[in-house]
Amino acid sequence: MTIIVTGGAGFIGSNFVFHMLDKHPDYRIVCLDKLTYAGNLSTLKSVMDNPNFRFVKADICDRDAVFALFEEEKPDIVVNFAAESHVDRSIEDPGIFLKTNILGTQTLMDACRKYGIQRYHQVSTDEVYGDLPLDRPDLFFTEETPIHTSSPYSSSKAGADLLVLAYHRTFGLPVTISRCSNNYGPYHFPEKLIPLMIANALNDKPLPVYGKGENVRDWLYVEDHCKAIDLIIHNGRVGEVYNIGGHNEMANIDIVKIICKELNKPESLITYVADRKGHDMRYAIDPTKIHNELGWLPETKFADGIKKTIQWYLDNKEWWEEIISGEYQAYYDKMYSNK
Ligand code: NAD
Ligand code: TDX
Repeated sequence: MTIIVTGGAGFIGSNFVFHMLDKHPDYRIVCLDKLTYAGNLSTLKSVMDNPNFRFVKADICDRDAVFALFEEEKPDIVVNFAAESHVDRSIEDPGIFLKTNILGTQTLMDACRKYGIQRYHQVSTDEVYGDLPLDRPDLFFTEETPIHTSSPYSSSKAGADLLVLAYHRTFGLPVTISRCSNNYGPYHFPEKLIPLMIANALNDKPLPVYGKGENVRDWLYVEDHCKAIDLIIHNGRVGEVYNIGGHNEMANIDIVKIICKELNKPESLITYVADRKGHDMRYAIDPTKIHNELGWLPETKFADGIKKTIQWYLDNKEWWEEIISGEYQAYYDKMYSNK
């Protein structure tokens, strides 16, 4: 079994590569990644010498490179994590989101059509459903919830989802889609809420909370997401969408306070800054379908997962310090200096 994992040098993709090499030692895992600012080869250091692993630097929008890799590897399964993934960046510059997230998905699926495939899996997001109000805790996203996006990022992910389902209906491509809630864990790029707050707190820098910090996200430990995708590519029904979420809703401000407490840093570091444009209020996933059909349940409780995550950032300072010392610093200054 050969699996092409795109975006495998990023946060969730790398965790998925580790999971698959560990759980399926007879599989060949080929990682295709452009190594954008969010992709780090150092993340894959521990598997580079694994004979069942291959890394290929390429853009999913590059037809020649993608088709050449398919010709060479004849993959059985493709799992597409490659994407521009940060909402704030999509507000600054939507174009690259449309290109990578939609046209890149098309290129991959065209290669799947040409070379034949057992499964194309699209890693999508709960953000395609838009948001839920804070005063309706009874409401959750199901797979039937209408697509209703807020940001250029979520719109590009929704566009890709529609294209994936169209390739299934029109061309009979054997696809599945997963829509997951917010992940956290090792190798999370420090532009995102949890790693950004950990890094800033450790450096005694202000902790920039957007708006009032009351926005709610449904946090899932990254390993649980990887296990869910493993189940879907093997046992999920073709043409289906599966929501993945941990029933672990938390307001941003509470997350930041937990990080302060765990790191023994004063809450006075918390700084309320200008809100994100179009900021989604609440995400909450109903994971009944994947539980009933595939027996998936989240295994890591937030209280344990956040401790493990913080410990990982303490033990792996060189990984994130290198990132925040480079061109990321210019991004940080641009995004946060006038907030
Ligand atoms: P990330 O930004 O950490 O990693 C993205 C990876 O894709 C990087 O390695 C990058 O180099 C690569 N990439 C970007 N453009 C590429 C291109 N054109 N060609 C090849 N590779 C390219 O993202 P992440 O947080 O790991 O998210 C992975 C996927 O999961 C994305 O599709 C995202 O939409 C989805 N998702 C993320 C979350 C979350 O909480 N992070 C939740 C649900 C869904
Ligand atoms: O500095 C910050 N301050 C802040 O208050 C940052 C970076 C974020 N926030 C808030 C915005 C959100 O309400 O924290 C919340 C989480 O923000 P992000 O980490 O940027 O994640 P989010 O926008 O929820 O999107 C994430 O989950 C769904 C991923 O980045 C997406 O790729 C995924 O699809």
